[in-house]
Amino acid sequence: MTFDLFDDLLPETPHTEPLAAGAVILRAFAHAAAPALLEAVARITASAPWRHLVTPGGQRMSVAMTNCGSFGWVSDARGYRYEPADPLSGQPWPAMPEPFRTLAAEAAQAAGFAGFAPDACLVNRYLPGTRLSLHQDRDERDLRAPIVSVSLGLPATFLFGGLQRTDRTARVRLAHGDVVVWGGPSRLAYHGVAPLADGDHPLCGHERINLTFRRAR
Ligand code: MD3
Ligand code: FE
Repeated sequence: MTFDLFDDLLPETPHTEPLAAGAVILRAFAHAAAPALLEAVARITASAPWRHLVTPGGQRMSVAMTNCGSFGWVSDARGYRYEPADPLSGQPWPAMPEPFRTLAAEAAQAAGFAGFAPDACLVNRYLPGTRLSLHQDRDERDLRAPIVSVSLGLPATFLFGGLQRTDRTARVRLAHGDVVVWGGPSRLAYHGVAPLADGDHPLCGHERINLTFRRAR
């Protein structure tokens, strides 16, 4: 018998877990960088505040979002797309912070995608109860580029399906510092996040923050 009481408190030993064809989990890859990443998120949200986007179908998303980089992902009654400016301010999105760029490139490299140069980072905020329903990410021009995701704060249950919405979904726990690289045949897989369970994270309190690095154009 083993004791798992401290699973949520102790940092994981960094290691790689294959998830599916083209998808790999880099456990704890961002653990050391996390404080700097969170500081950068605070700067980003000071100029491009959290907002709840509305789907083209008129549903308010429970995830709060913002962006940094040359392009930001937005959704409204006109559809899903990447925009060079924040619709709330009319100003360009905050620049991609150097620690973001470096971490994303190093993670992609470790997963076999050399030369990944993201031009967009969607920043998602989950509070207890927040969920993200099953979807594909397909608003990017070059689907040969992977997406790199970084989980910070409270752990989440990530849902990972197949190329069709009705394919069965696997549940994967993503904790603070975990990075996932989604490329190849997994790039268009359906995925989502189960309602966030409450908790109290030493750096993030009752929040989970997810960074997704993309090549939009
Ligand atoms: C699999 N975010 O921002 S990250 C999203 O935790 C999004 O906030 C979730 O889905 C989150 O679009 C999941 C993991 C992720 C991101 C993009 C993917 C998995 C993916 C793209 C293709 C396949
Ligand atoms: Fe997604």
